[in-house]
Amino acid sequence: MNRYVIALGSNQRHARYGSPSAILRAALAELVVQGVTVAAASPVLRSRPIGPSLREYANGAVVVEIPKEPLELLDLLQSIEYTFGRRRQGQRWRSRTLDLDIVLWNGGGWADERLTIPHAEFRKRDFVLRPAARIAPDWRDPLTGLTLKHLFTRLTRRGSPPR
Ligand code: A4P
Ligand code: MG
Repeated sequence: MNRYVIALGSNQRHARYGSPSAILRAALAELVVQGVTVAAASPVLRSRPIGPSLREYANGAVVVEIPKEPLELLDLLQSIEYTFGRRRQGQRWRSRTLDLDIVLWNGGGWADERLTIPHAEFRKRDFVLRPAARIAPDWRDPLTGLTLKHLFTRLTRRGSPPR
């Protein structure tokens, strides 16, 4: 069985699902419908946008168990993003109804043109580390050897603005 930490984000309302936090809750339910076992789920947190988008985000993290290998999981996450109205228009960091990123995998690392695990930016991001450290504080980043709890403390201690 494969175990993953997945980060969820939304900063755009959806006509049917409603607010960003409602979208995250619905996305979690959809993961379960799709056969994913949710071992732990963080509360939904609000965070200031990093990047060009001005809208506030709802962010969260989950630990999931699923037989799928990383690329199959990525396919599933992208199909769920699509179900929730996400349309890729070639522009990074634009407002989105739903973003599902693979942060960590119990199998270690992955690197190809479609997928990088651990997620390339997660160590710098308050909106990923805060919820992830709450549900999986002792999970170690294979690259630095540090736990999520440690990475989060390191990030917030630095005195840098929240990311
Ligand atoms: N990809 C590579 N590695 C991964 C991975 N580990 N998990 C590829 C998921 N996808 C991965 O992602 C672009 C491509 O990355 C995918 O096609 C996949 O093959 P995308 O979701 O289409 O584009 P994106 O999300 O706009 O770009 P990116 O670089 O993933 O942006 P981020 O990192 O998701 O950042 N501020 C707050 N407060 N909260 C947020 O959640 N999110 C962003 C977007 C910016 N600012 C934010 C937040
Ligand atoms: Mg993404």
